[in-house]
Amino acid sequence: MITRESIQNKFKSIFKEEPIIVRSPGRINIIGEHTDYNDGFVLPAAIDKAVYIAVSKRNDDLISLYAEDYKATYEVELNRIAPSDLQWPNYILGVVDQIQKRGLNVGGFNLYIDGDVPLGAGLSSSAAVECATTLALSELFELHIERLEIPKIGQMAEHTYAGVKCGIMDQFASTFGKKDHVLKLDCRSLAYEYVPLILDGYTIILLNTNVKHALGDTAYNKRVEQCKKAIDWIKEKYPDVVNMRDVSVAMLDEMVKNKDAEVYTKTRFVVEESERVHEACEHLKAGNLIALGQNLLASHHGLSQEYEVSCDESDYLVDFTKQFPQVLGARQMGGGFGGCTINIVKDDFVEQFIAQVSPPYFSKFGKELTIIQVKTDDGTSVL
Ligand code: GAF
Repeated sequence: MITRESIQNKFKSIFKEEPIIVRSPGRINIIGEHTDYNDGFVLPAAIDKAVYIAVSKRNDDLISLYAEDYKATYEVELNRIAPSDLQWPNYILGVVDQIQKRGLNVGGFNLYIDGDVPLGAGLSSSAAVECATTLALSELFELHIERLEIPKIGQMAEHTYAGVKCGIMDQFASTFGKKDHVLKLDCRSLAYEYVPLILDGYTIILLNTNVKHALGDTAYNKRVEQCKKAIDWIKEKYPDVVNMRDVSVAMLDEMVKNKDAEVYTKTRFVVEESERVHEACEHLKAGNLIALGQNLLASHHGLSQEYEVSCDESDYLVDFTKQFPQVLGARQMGGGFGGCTINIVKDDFVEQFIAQVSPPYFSKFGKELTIIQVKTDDGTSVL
C-alpha cells in the first residue's frame, strides 16, 4: 500500500532530500461521455486510487524525474523541455511548459512519481499526474496557482504534450472531487454542484477489460474534429451557436443530416448524452437507481453503436450484465476503446457477479478481467 511515508522514504533514497508530496486521485464517471469537449455536462467523482508526486528543488537547471511504474529516470534541462517519445514524462513536462507560458518561474527540480491508478484503464491516471504536478510545483516554488487553474493547466498539458484534445472533466474531477459525492459539472461555465452518491444497497464495480487505451492513438481526436465540423455547418444558419452545447437534434436534422450521415450520428449522440446527464442526476437525487441504470445502458448503446468508441470486450461485458436483474446498469467509461466498464451491482450479488463474469470473458478474449471496487474520495491535496 502506498502511504505518505513510503513515498517520502523512496524519494529520500533516490534524491537524498526531504520532499513536498501531493496526492491526486483518478476518477470514475457515472455518465456524460464525450460531452466535456462539447461544453456539455458530466457527472464524475474522484476515487480512492491516486497518483503521488514528490518534489524537491535543485541547485541547477535540471528536471530529474523518476517513475516507479517504469523504474525509469528522465532528465532534461529546464530551458530545453519538449514532448518526449516516451509518453510518461509528457504529463509532467507539459505542466512545466504551461506554468512557464503563464510567466511563472520554476527552477530545476527532482520529481518522484508513484500511484495505484491502473494505467490505460480509463481512470484518468494522466490527469491525476498533471494535477499533482501542478500543485506540487506551485507549492515548491511558491507560485500561488489558483485552484481553478489546476485543471486548466492539466488539460492544456494534455493537448500540447500528450496530443489528446481532451475536455476538462478528468482534471476537474481529480482537483475538485469530494468523498461520497459526484460532481455535476457544467463544462462551459465550470460551475459545479456536489451531489451525494447514495447507492442504498448497491455498489460500483469496475470491470477492467485490460484493453489498454491510449487516446492519442485512437479516434478520440477525430471525434473532436467531427463535432467541430458539424458546428461549422450549423453556424451557416445559426451564427450564435458556439459548439455542440448550443445544438438541438432539430438543428442537426436541418443542417447536418444531409451533409454527412456519419457526422450526424456522432453529433446526435453528443446532444442526447448531455441530456442524459441531467436525467441521470435527477434520478440519483431521487434515489431512482433503476432509472439511473437505464441511463447507463442507453449511454453505452450510443457509445458503441453511434459514437463508435467502444470495443468488442466492453460491448461483451455490458451485454453480459443484462441477464442479471441485480445489475442495474453498465457502460464503458471514459474516452473509450477499452479501459473499464462501470457497473451498478447489488451489494449481495457482487461476489457471484464477479465469479460469473470472469471465466467466460477469459475464454472469449484470452485476457484476464480485473475487478476494481472503488470508493469516492477527495480531490488533489498536499499530504
Ligand atoms: C477522456 C478525456 F480525457 C475526457 O476529457 C473526456 O472527453 C472523456 O475521455 C470522455 O468523456 O477521459
